[in-house]
Amino acid sequence: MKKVISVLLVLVMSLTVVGCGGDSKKDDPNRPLKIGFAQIGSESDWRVGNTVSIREAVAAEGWELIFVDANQMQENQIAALRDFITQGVDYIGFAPVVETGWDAVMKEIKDAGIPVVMLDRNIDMPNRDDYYATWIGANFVDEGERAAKWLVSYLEHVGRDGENINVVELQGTVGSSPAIDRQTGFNNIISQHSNINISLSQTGNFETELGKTVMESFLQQQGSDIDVVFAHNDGMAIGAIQAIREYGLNPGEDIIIIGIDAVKLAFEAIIAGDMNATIECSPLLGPQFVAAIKDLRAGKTLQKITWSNWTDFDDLLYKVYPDRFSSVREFVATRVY
Ligand code: GZL
Repeated sequence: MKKVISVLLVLVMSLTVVGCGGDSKKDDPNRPLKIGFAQIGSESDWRVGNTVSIREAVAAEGWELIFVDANQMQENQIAALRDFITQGVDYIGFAPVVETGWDAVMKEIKDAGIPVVMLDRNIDMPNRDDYYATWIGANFVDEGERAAKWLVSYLEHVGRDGENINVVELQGTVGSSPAIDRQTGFNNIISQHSNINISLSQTGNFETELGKTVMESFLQQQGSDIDVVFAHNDGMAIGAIQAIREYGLNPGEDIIIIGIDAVKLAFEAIIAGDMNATIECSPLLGPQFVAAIKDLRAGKTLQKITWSNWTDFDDLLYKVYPDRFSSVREFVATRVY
């Protein structure tokens, strides 16, 4: 009988020890959190700015950040997400490089009971809302529509609205939310204008060098018959500018250049006359990422969509209305990415 009691006592003590150590540590509202973030890569100035924003916001809370740069490879992001589960992080953030292929790992994260805050790009899977607390990002369809609306207004302003306009398109990463939705948005508007058509469209993967290579191919095919470049990000627009100049044409003059992201390089190209417009899409999502985690920690339920904050500074018509943007240099100086 004595042996049974002593075994029971040991069992109770061990449970108590585990209980007080585990529960009180986990529930301490002041305990620094451990955050896992699987970033797409560093493919553009936008992404670099996004990473800085996330690192700064998490550091400001005194939390631990396990940050993985996946070099734009989905398998690297999936491996990182699985490692976060193994490490027992408190929250997971990630920007999925493409929309599909996440079903299994999202189920594993859900089974592990780790809340997910999606950032920037989204996933496409059955009942996806059940697998993350919120998605924070921009309205990419709206960005594509704004790019096309700017083009229509620019053509009217320079008296070319009656011409047939040949557009070539530099797509972002195939299968990514911004590439899919920006293309949709742009086509939503130009489909209302029978004189504006996209003749060539190919991915430059959001990269400057690849954007230049694809533009070189477009120029070999159509040369001066190209009127407009619509690039899904400014990085590829910069690559297209380089290709156009090397081909012997004047970017911003012979060929209208439109980008998206509103990074510093784009403003500088617009000021130089090499580019005509860029559309805002803020990468500064770090503060909203941290705010979402703090709300979750406080037990709040979040809306499934959290639109990113951005400045609606109109489309930059610097070349058309120089008086309107005489202070563009000062404006550029305020940009942090
Ligand atoms: C958009 C973001 C895109 C940017 C690119 O929110 O996902 O990825 O437009 C970046 O510059 O590479």
